[in-house]
Amino acid sequence: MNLEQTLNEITGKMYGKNIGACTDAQLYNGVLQLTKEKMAETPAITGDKKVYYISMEFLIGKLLSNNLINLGVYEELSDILKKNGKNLADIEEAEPEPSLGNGGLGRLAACFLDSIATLGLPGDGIGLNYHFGLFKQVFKDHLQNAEKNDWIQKDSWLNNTGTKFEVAFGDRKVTSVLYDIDVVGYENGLNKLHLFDIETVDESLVKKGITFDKEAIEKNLTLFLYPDDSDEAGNLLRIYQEYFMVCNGAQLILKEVKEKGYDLHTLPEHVAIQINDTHPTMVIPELIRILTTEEGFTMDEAIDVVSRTCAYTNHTILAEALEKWPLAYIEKVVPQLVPIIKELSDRVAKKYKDEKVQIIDKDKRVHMAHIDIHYGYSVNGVAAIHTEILKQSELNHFYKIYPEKFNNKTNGITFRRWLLSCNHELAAFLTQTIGDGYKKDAEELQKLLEHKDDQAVLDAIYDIKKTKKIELVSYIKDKEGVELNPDSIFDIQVKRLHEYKRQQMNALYIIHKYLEIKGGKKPSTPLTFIFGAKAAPAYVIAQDIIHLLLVMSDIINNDPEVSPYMKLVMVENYNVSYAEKLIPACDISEQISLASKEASGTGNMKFMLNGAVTLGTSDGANVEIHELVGDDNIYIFGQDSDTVIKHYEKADYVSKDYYKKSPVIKEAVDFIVSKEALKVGKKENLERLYNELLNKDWFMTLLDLEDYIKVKDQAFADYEDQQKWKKMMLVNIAKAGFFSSDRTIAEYNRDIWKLK
Ligand code: TH1
Repeated sequence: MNLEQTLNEITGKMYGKNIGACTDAQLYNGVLQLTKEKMAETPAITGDKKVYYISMEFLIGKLLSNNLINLGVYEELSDILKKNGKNLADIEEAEPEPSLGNGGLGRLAACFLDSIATLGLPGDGIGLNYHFGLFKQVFKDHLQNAEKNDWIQKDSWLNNTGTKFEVAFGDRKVTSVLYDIDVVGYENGLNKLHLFDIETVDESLVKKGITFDKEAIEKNLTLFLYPDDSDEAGNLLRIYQEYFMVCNGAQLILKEVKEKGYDLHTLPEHVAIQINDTHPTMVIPELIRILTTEEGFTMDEAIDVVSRTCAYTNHTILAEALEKWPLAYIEKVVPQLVPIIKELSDRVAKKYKDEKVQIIDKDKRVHMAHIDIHYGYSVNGVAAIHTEILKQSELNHFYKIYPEKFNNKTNGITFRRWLLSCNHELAAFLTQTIGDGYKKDAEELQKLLEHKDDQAVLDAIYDIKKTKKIELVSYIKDKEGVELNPDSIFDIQVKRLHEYKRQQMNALYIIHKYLEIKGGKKPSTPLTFIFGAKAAPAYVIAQDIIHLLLVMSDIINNDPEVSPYMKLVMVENYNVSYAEKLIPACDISEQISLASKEASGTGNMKFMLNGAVTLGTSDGANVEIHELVGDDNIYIFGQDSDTVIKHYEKADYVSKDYYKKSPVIKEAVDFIVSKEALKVGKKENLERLYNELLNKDWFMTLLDLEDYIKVKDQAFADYEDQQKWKKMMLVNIAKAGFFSSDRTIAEYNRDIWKLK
């Protein structure tokens, strides 16, 4: 049977209709089933060593389009649907988006699974099946509201495996259920994403918005993903979730090893466990606990075996994001782990006197990262500069003890989703121009450099960008009700809302531009500023920054004197699907974190790959982008990380000095509490933000504001020179190959996992 017959048969059975008679939602379910059948036929990737990527977050996004591409049937199916009067893009819209991650860390895990399978490496993900994932963002009265994201439908990518494990929280025993999602590699075999759920979960516990009874662990454990990005969780539920994941994960791993007939003493020869940030750290004491209490290992043996199996990735140096759980909390949730953690801590204390490397500190708090570093065999950062900062400052005390454990793995992104799937036009044009070798070997994108002076190629890249801008304009009109001009410059900042990412600095630029236009100075090409960002509900200043952006968009877009020259839109509920629409349409990619604070960033790579030019600080992977494209194809501004780190050491940054010194800064900051802003916005929020910027500004917004304005104005001026801009676009695309997650994963495998 061919694909069309199979699909007709499926829709016939499901709805008694053929393809042409189905609604898009029905067809989505039909194509879902068809795809799942195809995946079930795909051979599993096997080998005698396997990696388990364990993570509290897998921000997988919608899966249909990607799975079809990886199975090699996207074009065929698209044609079949067209023949039947249907459109694959409309059908994709019917798929709900799972939001099983906060941002970059979770999306990275999803890109990695794609690349692990694509490279034919045996490797599974282990995580949790959150029923409502991260909250859904809704704007009301210029403020963010949080609602639940009900993504699990009757038919979904989840397969109930029937596997159950028991998890003990002290005497309180619960049962898990394991759901698997198939992960198909690009023209390669199959791995799994294992998502654990609690059997007694009760969705009806959720009352208004995202509020629920925090005590009812049996019912609430897998309802929500903790909504903090780079922020300390600060409650027991998060520890319950973490332990639930690692306890299930450890049981699954040991079960698979035993089923393959391997002796558990040889665990490091058959298993690598990659710990994604500190959230899954308890897998180390948990494995040691199981091996010593159930498998007859001595403590020495168990520690040795586990330490040679586990590897740790650090994703941030933000102090507030480094997990330090009070031992009393762990005692309350998993008393059985406490003796193991104490044993691990005692061994360290005996060997090293340095206070900074202890596992349990004077205040009886457990430093999760310290467990990973002492009892894991690899510690990696996620971009060159980040790993250097870990080695030279943040983790220097550990680097001195274990220099051999430290290594860098610069992040990457899967080109299947971030090029082939989100930008069919560009992918097709690249294939036509340089062949399709780049799909398997991303470095081949460099062949595009041979066309640097080829006018037809330059024009085509520019035209594709225009096409994607027009598409985005219509999508935004539909979703947000704002009319954008596709002939304007699209300047985009999309990422979680955090002060260190400095959306507030971008907002101050926009205020500055607004005032300039009001004063009669009009930009030659109109400007469109687009933001997308969720803020942790408990993060007050982040909410205030969203408020300012929504207030400014109201003011700007409704001012007939200004709106022909500039528009501002903050899109609602920014997520992976929205990213796939925004990124291909972007001209200028805003990567403006305070230097030293953004470990890597991965949005920066996605924008570059789609022909946007980066406006950024020397931070995270921006540094490597800069090195690759050269000074002429990127806009770098602001103080470097050494300078910033010195300011912190000396505590000598005073934001008010910058405010007083510069009339431009003063004017922009003052506008936040101007009559005009207060007429639209809320006094409490705007005044709080104003005071924060003037009296604290922990992430040094005003430090870089003047340079930011200067360099951003230069970028806008350069855009006028179309020829120059087209070449910059081309170089960015051509040099993006390094950021394929296939490269990243090949490096993880070469240096850390060592799978065949
Ligand atoms: C992010 C980093 O901020 C970002 O720079 C990096 O590109 C990304 O991870 C992938 O490496 C992080 N996300 C989180 C989320 C939590 C805690 C710490 C980090 S660091 C919950």
